[in-house]
Amino acid sequence: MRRALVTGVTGQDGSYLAELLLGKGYEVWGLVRRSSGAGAARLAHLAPDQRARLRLVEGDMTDPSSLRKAVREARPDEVYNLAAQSHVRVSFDLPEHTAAVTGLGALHLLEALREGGHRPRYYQASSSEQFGRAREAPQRESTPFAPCSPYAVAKVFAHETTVSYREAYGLHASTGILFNHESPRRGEAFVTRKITRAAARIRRGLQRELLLGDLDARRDWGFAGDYVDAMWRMLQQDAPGDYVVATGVTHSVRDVLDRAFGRVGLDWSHHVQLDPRFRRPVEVAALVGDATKARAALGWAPTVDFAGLIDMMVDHDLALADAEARGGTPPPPAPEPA
Ligand code: NAP
Ligand code: G4F
Repeated sequence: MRRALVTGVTGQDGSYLAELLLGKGYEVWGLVRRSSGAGAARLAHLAPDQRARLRLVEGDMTDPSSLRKAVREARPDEVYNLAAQSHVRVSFDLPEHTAAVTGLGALHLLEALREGGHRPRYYQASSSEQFGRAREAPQRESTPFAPCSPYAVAKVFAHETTVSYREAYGLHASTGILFNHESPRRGEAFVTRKITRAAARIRRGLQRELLLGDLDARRDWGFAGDYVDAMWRMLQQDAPGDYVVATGVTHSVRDVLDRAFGRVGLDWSHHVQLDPRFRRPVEVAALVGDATKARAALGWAPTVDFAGLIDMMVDHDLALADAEARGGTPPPPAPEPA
């Protein structure tokens, strides 16, 4: 039985990846923090036979000894490093924490692999934010990085460290430069989910208004389930590499509002207010990716388009709002930190 170690297993991508790997017969070891209460809910739906092959090991990306222990115990064939402080605006408030977890954490993990002597294949969760004020559009593997947030700087560090460990020590280490990907399991502080949650709750009379920072920003949004499949495909290649994963289509925050509120039959302009607290000190205005290499080399293609993605999220959030209205679970969304 193949074994995989997944950091960030309680996150959006971690839960989809764990599901994918368990479905392929892997034993999955997930690194979890003691404080991972809410995130653990993302793994609650696993079938009993899958749950039996999911082993949770306590650890933290800022604690190298816990990573060494996790690697020693799991003896993985594949390691997926998904753990991060992943919120861009929050990284301006917590720059050192973000650097420690998102940047240095990857180095600690790579060192644990190198020192361990056991040489699993390694995946690094890189980000389209690394392109920042992008020098060209669409962005591809050769586009220079121009990070403009503490998060993006930390991701560039982790990315370049991965490339340098590949070159220096011959590790089978790959990076996936993933553009935004969303799902019903997306954290509620990211803009798509913030909007779909609000559209559903406003429709059901549980909320009146939605506060947003910027309606003009454009992103290339895909479905998280598709993107974890690309991660797995990278580690099945004979040679490691770097891959952009994207749909190639860009939309604005305003487009998300149109689709989500349209789905519930409301006019968003009656409910949305701009609030500068949700703006970033520096905004990445537009990103769009060119996944030609991933399509050709990995045989990967997205299966869910923008409209299908937003509809899927709204429908899920309508069911949550219905449960909330009936007085059942879940509680209202936690407010996005401002
Ligand atoms: P997410 O939902 O925010 O999940 C982040 C995960 O990291 C959670 O499991 C979290 O655990 C864990 N984590 C945070 N700090 C940690 C620490 N100090 N030690 C150990 N674990 C820690 O993120 P995601 O959307 O699934 O994204 C997965 C990865 O891909 C991240 O590295 C993100 O930066 C990157 N990425 C995401 C996108 C996207 O659009 N989603 C695009 C490009 C790259 P808790 O449950 O304990 O908080
Ligand atoms: O949903 P977002 O917070 O995602 P962002 O900043 O693009 O980062 C996400 O995708 C990255 C990949 O490019 C990942 F690496 C990263 O970990 C994360 O998953 O914001 C999307 C856009 C931004 O331009 C933001 O300024 O929406 C804009 N926006 C407008 N109003 C808002 C809001 N974002 C949030 N979170 N909250 C708002 O009220």
